[in-house]
Amino acid sequence: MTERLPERRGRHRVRAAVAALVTGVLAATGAMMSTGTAQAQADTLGAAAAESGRYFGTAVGPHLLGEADYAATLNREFTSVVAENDMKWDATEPSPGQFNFSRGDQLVDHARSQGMEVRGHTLVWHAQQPSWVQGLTGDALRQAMLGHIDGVAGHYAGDISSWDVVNEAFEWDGSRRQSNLQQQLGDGWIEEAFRAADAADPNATLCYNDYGTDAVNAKSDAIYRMVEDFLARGVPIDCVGFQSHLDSTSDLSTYRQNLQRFSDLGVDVEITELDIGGSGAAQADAYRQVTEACLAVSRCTGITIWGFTDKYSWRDDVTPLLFDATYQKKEAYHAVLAALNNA
Ligand code: 9MR
Repeated sequence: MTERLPERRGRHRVRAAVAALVTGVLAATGAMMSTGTAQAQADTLGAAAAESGRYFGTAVGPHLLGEADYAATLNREFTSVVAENDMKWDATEPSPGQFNFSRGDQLVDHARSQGMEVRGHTLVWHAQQPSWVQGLTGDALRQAMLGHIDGVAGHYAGDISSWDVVNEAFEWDGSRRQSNLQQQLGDGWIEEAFRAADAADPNATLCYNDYGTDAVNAKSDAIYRMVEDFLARGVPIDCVGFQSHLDSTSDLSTYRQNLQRFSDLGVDVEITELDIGGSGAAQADAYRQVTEACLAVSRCTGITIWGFTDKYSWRDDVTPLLFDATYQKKEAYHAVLAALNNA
């Protein structure tokens, strides 16, 4: 049995260690401070998250970067970006072996010019597969998957902090989703995808990403068991992404506990697609709880919201983001900023 060395991935190990260290130093400093001394309050999400060594990111549509208010808000507030759609299989490999990196490269260039990190989303998913993949069977599908991972993760190697290597492979009851990947390749396909991603980009943090994992439940239990097995067998996995598409009525009573158990298992945790339907104080309170949960878990390295303005949310009917459709800060924004500053 091969044991994975904890220091194997330089960059993210440093980041996680910094987060833990900063948390400790701030706690110690706070304990030593005499009463009444105000600490400096950061006035952007990114700066406030950086106080504890974490990133604060958002999903971005690179085609929107030309809109002045969009770009100004993005550049001011965030220290990490992820392409909402433009690094997915259908966007990056529209025909076999023919890659198109134009939008993804545009986002990476923008991030670099702003000193932002870039999350990669997503190498393998049952949705948004190009049509040429959908009909493949057996080893042809396996070779397509491995070639895709090699092409995309290889192209972006060095640019990506974390990759969502595999997205949404489990059902609510903890069984494997019966996708074409599962049916054609069997249980081993997730492991094969992680090994291929590791070979293509040895320095990125490699994540398994899913939704409905906002509690200790059958789905998060199944993912927990998979990670435990991967770690025991030396399969390269570094992180679990918790999408966190929520509503202000969502039950968050075991949210932190769930992050903590993955952290205790030995992987980083990232909140990868946060949005919370609702408005006003109820929405703000749910955002506060999720932010505080991440801050309480030393291996929670950062939070990404799934867009930042309600103008361009995939759930625009429930106004789930931190800025309204005219880029004004919502109550939820102030709650998140305050939680980050209070860390
Ligand atoms: O936000 C994305 C939306 O613009 C796309 O139409 C949709 C296509 O499936 O994907 C959305 O993003 C999804 C993400 O890639 C994976 N987790 C769920 C997100 C919301 O559906």
